[in-house]
Amino acid sequence: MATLTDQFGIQEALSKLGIKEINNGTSTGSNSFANGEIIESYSPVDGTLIAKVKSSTKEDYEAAMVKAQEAFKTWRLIPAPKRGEIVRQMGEELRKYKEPLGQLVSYEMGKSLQEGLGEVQEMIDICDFAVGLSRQLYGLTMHSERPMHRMYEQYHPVGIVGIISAFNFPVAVWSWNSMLAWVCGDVCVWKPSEKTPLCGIACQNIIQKVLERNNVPEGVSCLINGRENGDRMNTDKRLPLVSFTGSTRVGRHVSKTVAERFGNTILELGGNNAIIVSEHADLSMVLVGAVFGAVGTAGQRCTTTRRLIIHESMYDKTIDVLKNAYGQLKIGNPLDSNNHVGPLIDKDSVKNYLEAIEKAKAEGGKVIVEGGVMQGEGYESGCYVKPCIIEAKNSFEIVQHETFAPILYVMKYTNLEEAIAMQNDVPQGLSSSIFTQNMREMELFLSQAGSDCGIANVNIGTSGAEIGGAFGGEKETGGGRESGSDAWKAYMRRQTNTINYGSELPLAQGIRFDL
Ligand code: UN1
Repeated sequence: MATLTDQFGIQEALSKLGIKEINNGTSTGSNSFANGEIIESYSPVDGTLIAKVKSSTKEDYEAAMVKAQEAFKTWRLIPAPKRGEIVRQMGEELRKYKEPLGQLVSYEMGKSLQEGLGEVQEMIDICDFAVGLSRQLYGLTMHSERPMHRMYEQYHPVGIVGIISAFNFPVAVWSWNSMLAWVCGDVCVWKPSEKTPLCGIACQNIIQKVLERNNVPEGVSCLINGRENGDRMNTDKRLPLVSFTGSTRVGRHVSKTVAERFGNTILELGGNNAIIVSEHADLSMVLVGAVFGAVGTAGQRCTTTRRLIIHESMYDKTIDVLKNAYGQLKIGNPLDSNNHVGPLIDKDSVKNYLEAIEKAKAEGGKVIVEGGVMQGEGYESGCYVKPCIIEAKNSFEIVQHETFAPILYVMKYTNLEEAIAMQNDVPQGLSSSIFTQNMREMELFLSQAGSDCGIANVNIGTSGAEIGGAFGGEKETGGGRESGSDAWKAYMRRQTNTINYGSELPLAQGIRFDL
């Protein structure tokens, strides 16, 4: 009988991506520094051990850093548009590997194949964005207060960028960082999540071909594996910038450690995103936005919809529509396009999900759609759970907390100011949304007295941001911005230059200093 992996073409996808040693062998990718302990990658889809990967020792880490430092000396001298051309070729290569890479993302991480492919599409799009950007790394010019002086600013690369990424977007988040960093003239050292090491290897293999073809030193892109390397990066003065995606708890530690040595960070931490359903909402639109937002990626996006703040006049109707939609959700193998909800990443996550439901109940939450762990055929990995809905108060301790699982808390409001206050009254500040057809409501929500999040949407859910905008959030979300708009500035250092082309040396501020 064909195994699940044969049936959905996973074996073939792995071999196309250069992951050769499957199950018992170890697989290391191009330019990875790996002689340490074994990390086992299990698929949450069917519980299979996909492959074993070696982690990086202290010596491996050191070797990667030396190689990166060396590569930076060459890479920074290549004109930015030429670096852009190399990134363009990476985009082309990703187009060729979209299918197998999307399959691997789906199989190793557990998100639906559609979302896996969507994640690779984000990578392709950021490459295109970065190519254009490579000719637009603009600085301003200023008028000097002194005669025959010229002032301007320019942006230079910072050096080695450390990228620590999470399991939930195992490939896209790396590309948002690395593609921008590369056109900016930086080199990258990437530590992917220990839960999705094969995605790291696959990406590295794909871009390695481009680096080789262009005679670019390998150290431009180094891959390291293993948890201990996170702190090696945080404390390493050779890394002027660490971009970290993950929990608020770990992010707090990264932030302090890197700041201690005056390094910079880009932090993309937890979200606690709400949709306000106004009395003027189009309910058919709310349905798609809220259900995809809450159950898509099995609730494991930073941008997942965790709270629905519903106008009292719409409450019963909205709950009915949601109950009906949740009743039709198909839970199962994410590679099968008939299913809506795949597994959580691992059994620890299942435990957190169950505990969160218990806590919500203990605080007085009323279950509207029952949760639970799926049992039986097709659910052998033990990672499949039922999306659930709980009526709760915003002030509940568990509601204030991000649980990376498909649990949606619903609550009522009477007037919009109150709804906005509830939406803002959580420690996190990533994404937010309002469904309304009323112009006053929409503008109030977007005003300075409105949402306090990095992302605020109207008639769109909280998840699924496009790469063209700056992505990130405020408060405990960490304040970082990645991807589009002017997020590139974080990957460069700004220098102000003043040139005197006259024959006098007047001092600024009119100060006289006669010799
Ligand atoms: C994340 O969950 O870490 O906006 C990133 C979205 C995606 C990115 C999510 N484009 O949902």
